[in-house]
Amino acid sequence: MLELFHAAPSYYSMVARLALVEAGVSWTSRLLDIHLAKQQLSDAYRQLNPQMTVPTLRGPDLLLTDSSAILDFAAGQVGPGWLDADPQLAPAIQSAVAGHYAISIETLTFSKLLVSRSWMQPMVVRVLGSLSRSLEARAATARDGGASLLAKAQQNRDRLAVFTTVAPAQTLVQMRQQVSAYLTALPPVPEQAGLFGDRLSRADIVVAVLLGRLTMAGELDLLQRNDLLQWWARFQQRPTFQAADIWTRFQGRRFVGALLEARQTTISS
Ligand SMILES: N[C@@H](CCC(=O)N[C@@H](CS)C(=O)NCC(=O)O)C(=O)O
Repeated sequence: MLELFHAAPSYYSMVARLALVEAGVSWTSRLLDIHLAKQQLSDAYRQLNPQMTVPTLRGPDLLLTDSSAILDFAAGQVGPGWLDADPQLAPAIQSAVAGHYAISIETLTFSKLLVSRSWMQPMVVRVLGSLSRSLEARAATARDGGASLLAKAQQNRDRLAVFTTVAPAQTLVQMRQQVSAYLTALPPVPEQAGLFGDRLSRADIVVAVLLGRLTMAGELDLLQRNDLLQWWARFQQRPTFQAADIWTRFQGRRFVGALLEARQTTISS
């Protein structure tokens, strides 16, 4: 049985969940609290995933520590059932997937949050600063030399720099331009199940999660294409969309419930 380490509201966890559900792959859910308890930073999880991010998919002979690797794994499981297997369409699908991964979803989400709730800025600065310092302190005494902890500390310092060196409103403008350009460049969508034809592909998975996040952030206006809007309406009707728990709005109760459930998660080696 496969174990999926993930967080309920996490964007890349949603990519993994939707890919696996659509591919008909079942897994045991291992929820992590990446927000308050920060279980992703624990030594046990660090052994599993040195980037200390969710999702991670683990099986008897499998360890995938990135959503794109899980997406590729799902496509491999489905084989000809997804259009990725069609050599004619594969390059365009790959380009749609790569374009999606070039967008920093975190920068989009955070710049939007800081523009609409500017009072959060000092708190974000404090939290990221103290997180980096505590990761560096742990690295200093880590038995393995702590390279992954130092890399994570640097990642948090880089995050901090994004939101302190450039005004969040300016960052948001740039992010909107990038997302609009991405959506505009996607090929025309047929009136079929998938973005590229009668079946799904990896592109359907990432675009669905992206549009879910744009909806949640109040940014769906960036999508100015009827063909894609219609596909999005159809996609949300799929039972898999519910099953994969794709968030299109922030759900406070579910957020707290998932944090509580995560307390029960133990990470065995
Ligand atoms: N490239 C990774 C990115 C994963 C990622 O950034 N996950 C976020 C949640 S959506 C995370 O774990 N954040 C916690 C942290 O960085 O400490 C992937 O595609 O899986």
